[in-house]
Amino acid sequence: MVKPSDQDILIVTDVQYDFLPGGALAVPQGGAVIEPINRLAKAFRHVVLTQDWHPKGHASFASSHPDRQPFEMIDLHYGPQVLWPDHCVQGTPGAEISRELDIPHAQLVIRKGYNLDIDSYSGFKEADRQTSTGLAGYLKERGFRRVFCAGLALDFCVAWTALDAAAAGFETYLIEDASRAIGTNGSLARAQNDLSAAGVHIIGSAQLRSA
Ligand code: VGL
Ligand code: ZN
Repeated sequence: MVKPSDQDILIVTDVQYDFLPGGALAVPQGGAVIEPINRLAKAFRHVVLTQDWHPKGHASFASSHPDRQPFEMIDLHYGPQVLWPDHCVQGTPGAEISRELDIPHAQLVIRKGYNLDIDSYSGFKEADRQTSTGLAGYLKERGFRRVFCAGLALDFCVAWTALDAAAAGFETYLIEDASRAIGTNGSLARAQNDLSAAGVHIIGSAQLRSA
């Protein structure tokens, strides 16, 4: 059993219409995260949301590269990149955070992926592994010690956020039943390996006791 305290923060990743059923990059069973996240969020005094937020013509979109299809790999200036369907374009309905999330006490929305030529799965650091969103500094300045991660998608933005939280020195938990994976080219197995190598605790929401 883990009991959230004042030094714990829940990071809810990318629960946006484009990742939900009917969205441009719908995560299989993505809608199933909403109920557990709403339940969990009530146990946390402190919650941060992330929002995938790309400009039109973003480098991670297959449509930005001639003769490329979604889910293919490409080499960008910082390394290999999965190409995606256009999604979470700034200001569009698909980029909005689901109105079914019931977390009025969320304290910060951190947007990411807004640089035209760099993707950002992680809420902490962009895919070039250099550019920071400022989130680690924010969490440290506020005195948090443990980070709990949930949302979409487990094998990309949730995993990378959890890995970067651990790398930044936070004790990090990923709440598996409050997350769902995209699953492309072995991405889920790879994420699970990376998470366990980094010492991220994988737990179920039943292991979190409400305050
Ligand atoms: C995500 C692919 C592209 C995610 C965002 O939220 O996991 N995945 N952009
Ligand atoms: Zn994206």
